[in-house]
Amino acid sequence: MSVEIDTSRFTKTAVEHHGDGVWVVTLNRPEKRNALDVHTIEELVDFFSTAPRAGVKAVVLAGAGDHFCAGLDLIEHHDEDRSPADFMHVCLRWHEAFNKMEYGGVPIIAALQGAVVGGGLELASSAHIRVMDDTTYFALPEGQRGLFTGGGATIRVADLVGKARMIDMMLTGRVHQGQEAVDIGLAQYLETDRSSLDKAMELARQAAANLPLTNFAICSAISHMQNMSSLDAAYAESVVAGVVNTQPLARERLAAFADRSAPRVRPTSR
Ligand code: 1HE
Repeated sequence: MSVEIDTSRFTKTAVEHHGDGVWVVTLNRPEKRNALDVHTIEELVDFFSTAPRAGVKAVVLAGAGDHFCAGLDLIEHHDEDRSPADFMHVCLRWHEAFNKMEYGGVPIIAALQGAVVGGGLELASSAHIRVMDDTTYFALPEGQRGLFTGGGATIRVADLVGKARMIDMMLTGRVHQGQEAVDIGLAQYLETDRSSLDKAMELARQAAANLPLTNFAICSAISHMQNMSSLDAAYAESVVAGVVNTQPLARERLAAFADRSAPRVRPTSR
């Protein structure tokens, strides 16, 4: 069932294997601040559709240059002069890519610097962990551009920061950065003395050391269960736990705990 990832077919993104199943996908149009054109979205659909069947254990999603992503390619959108149906189909392809990310079962860590705005924030919010640095800032400038979000922000950004903050960001163009961005849920990590990419690589390697089936459940089942009633989610959780918690490789890890060779959970040093 395993498939190969042909890295040569990616041109708007750089796709590289960094060993041990950790891959880095880099938006690679820094001269356009990694704005998301139709072709880039298709490459994300391609990679994230293939990754779960290609032995990918974790992905770092990065952006080349000083900015992670400037959102929708406004120049392409202007030049195409799209009809409502055209743009609906554009949005559906974004959803195809971003749903493959959120529900695909492969941990995705977003390494964020500079602007993470508009569709760039929609992309980042489809990752499972977001890491920022001192330069990172978040905004939804759609309101000022006469636009509306179309890549899932009403679901994922509202989920991260709450409805009221998302509406504020869109109505006023409010920018969130620094510790405040972590505090309100836009990112889980803020790096001040190294790059967000270095930290994201470290986190990806940690996640890749988990059992693949366990990671599949973490990076798929939790999102699905959020969409269910509590009653159905509890049932689905039992079924997932039935499969994951009885996998043979988990038995090995439990045996290591029992014979005291497995590390214990300790507080991190401050
Ligand atoms: C772009 C884009 C873009 C830059 N589409 N080409 N997103 C926005 O409203 C954000 C728009 N971009 C910016 O506010 C700024 O460009 C940045 C803060 C990201 C970076 O500023 P800066 O000074 O480093 O770069 P720049 O000079 O503004 O742009 C450099 C080049 O990138 C320039 O091209 P050039 O050929 O003139 O050199 C820009 O045109 C190009 N560029 N951003 C196309 N977004 C599914 S619905 C989602 C709806 C949205 O995402 S709306 C939010 C859109």
